[in-house]
Amino acid sequence: MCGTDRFLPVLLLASILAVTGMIQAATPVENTGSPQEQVTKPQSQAATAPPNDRIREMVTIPAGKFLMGNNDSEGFGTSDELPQHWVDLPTYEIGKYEVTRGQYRKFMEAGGYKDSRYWSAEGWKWKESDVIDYAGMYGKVVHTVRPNTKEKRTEPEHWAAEQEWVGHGYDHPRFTQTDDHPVVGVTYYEAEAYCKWAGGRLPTEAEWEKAARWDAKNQHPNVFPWGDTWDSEKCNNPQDHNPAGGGYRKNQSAPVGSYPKGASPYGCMDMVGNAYEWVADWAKSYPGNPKPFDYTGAYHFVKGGCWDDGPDSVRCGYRGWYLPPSSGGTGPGDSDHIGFRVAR
Ligand SMILES: [Ca+2]
Ligand SMILES: [Ca+2]
Repeated sequence: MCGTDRFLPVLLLASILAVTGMIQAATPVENTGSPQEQVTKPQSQAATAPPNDRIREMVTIPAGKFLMGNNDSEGFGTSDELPQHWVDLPTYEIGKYEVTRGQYRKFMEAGGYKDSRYWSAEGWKWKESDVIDYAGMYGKVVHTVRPNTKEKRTEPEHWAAEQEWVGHGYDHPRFTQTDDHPVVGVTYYEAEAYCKWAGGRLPTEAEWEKAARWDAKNQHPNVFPWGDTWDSEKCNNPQDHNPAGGGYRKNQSAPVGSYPKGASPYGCMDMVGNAYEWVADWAKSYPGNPKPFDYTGAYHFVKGGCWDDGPDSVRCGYRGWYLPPSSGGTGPGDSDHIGFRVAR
């Protein structure tokens, strides 16, 4: 299960992973409405709008403060999520959906894996290397030599449409990933490169969490996007019965937007469940955390849990950690649950 194992992170990569500076600054846009108003900005109105198939539908999150983190009342929280605190953000846009395989294929077909302009220096170095570093959540680095050292990475893990994901609880169904399923098996570097190609960037953790949980009308941070009470039918997790997500106790991804009743107050879909999502930040504790940590240069956060997780990690405040070259597992073949969405 992703998100259940836990041991102390080791800063093995701190000396070799540099902050790359490839994350673009947010482009300020006009505040388009009251805090509780969901505004979907047509691409044609964005000054720098790329083609629709790269960024697809975006939700504008109006400027303002929101409550981030856990106040220790959610039942499942870890100390990483403490304390709950106010964060003030300018207006930004974030994807209504996780980036799909269809969108990602366009990046591949456009030569995204062959064009260093889209990649951070560290990301390009990783992609061109003969050695791949893997690690699961909180895990130690495992060095894996590419099966064919002349073969550079050209696609995410588990890219083939026909899948049988092993190593997870319950059944391991064969299923077909369509173009509407989220791209998974992507490293931080690949997510970063796609976003740059698409004219956006990865959201910060605060941007992701505000879009996922903030009920501006009631000035309340929902535990889950839809509210404070767990409902297994409102996101793709092992307990839901939605055929799109494989049905009860069948573990697989679902086409994005398959759980509309689980939308966040701002209207974002699949913020919890389905694919985990990379966010831009390095893993670092909030000010006032009882067990402070700072893994800048080592781990990035992933948010929202996945199709294989229960409500311990399928919560808006949950903070999962992965190394940038990880795509969700401890090696090739177990890296099928991290995706991302675009912000700008
Ligand atoms: Ca499911
Ligand atoms: Ca998700």
